[in-house]
Amino acid sequence: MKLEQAWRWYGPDDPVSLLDIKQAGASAVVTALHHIPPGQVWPQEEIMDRGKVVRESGLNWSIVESVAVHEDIKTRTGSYQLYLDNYKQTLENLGICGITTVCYNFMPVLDWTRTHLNFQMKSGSLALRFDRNALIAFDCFVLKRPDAHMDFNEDQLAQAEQYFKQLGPKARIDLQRSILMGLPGTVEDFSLDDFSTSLQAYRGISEATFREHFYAFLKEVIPTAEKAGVKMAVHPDDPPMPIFGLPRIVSNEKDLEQLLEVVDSPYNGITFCTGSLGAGADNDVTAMIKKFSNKIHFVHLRNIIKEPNGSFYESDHLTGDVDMFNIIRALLEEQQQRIDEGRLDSRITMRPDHGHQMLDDLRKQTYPGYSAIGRLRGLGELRGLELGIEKSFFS
Ligand code: DNO
Repeated sequence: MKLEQAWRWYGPDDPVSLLDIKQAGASAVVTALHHIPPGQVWPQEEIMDRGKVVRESGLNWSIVESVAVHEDIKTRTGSYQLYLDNYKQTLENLGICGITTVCYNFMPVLDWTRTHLNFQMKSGSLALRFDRNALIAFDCFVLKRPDAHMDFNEDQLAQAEQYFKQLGPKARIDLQRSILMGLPGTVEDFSLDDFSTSLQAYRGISEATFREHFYAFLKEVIPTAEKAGVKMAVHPDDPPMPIFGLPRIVSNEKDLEQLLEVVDSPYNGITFCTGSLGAGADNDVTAMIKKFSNKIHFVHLRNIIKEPNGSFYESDHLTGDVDMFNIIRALLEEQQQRIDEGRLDSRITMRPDHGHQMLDDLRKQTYPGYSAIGRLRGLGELRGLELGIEKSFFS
């Protein structure tokens, strides 16, 4: 059996339509009610309506990406108890409407972060890039975060300064926009001031404390998820390293091991994102996918090329530091195992994550990382690789 091929759809305003998605050959979409702010309950009628639209196009919707976790829950301040109750109510409503998996993250302030949204490949297509020097430069010389300098060594600061000096005014504005604009799926577009204020909420929240907050969230939410029949799948930190002095707790093998142990339940699982985890200097993604295979509820497939200082860019899906052959092989093995166990939920859902902006899409306004043609290329390549692996090892 093939993995289920899904596609991220941002809802009715997405320039990539459900019909486009069908032409890409995906059989499922993952989507969310993006217009509902974090902390609010998703009403059953709205979930049903969205499901109807998806089904009428002949596509399946069983995974939500994402139900965002309100910042008050992460900092355990303000109205966090109310937002937790609302989160649980949303899970119950989703379960009633037939959604079986929820992808979410526990990253402070920002969801995924990149410094360059138009990084030119040799072919002329555009990729997303995270440049460590650029991030440090923004942190120290644009945002001027108090104490930012303390987080870096002299070498890093000197390189960041040199990087910043050669940026013209437009490049400086672009850098700020790339970091602070809400990337697709994120909740907010930040101004510099708002961003500084949001960071301040984390002053005094150490990594250990933040971990406690996350585990408290899991202890509160997973029992509800179990009753609702909704599997929770945490997305790893992207990038999987500290940024802006914020705590990071879902970045590596140990983090995953710990969060799965804290609440040992089939409903407490992972969104295995090969690109996010792959960017971690010490992460052996192939070993990790094997180790955590039975807790993987959803898979994001993409590739990256790492640089020694922590920078990386998003490469073609099959070429890069992630060994896609062995990743897909491990997923098919896990799926087979689930079939052998007679599990009703044996089928694993993957989606091609991000793609280069290319061909006709270069002339269009697209969501960074989520243009149609680059993802179509990615899905096509992944599908071919999967077929080859399936024929060679599973039939
Ligand atoms: C980026 C996505 C993330 C992901 C969230 C899950 O491309 O993978 O925005 O959806 O982190 O909550």
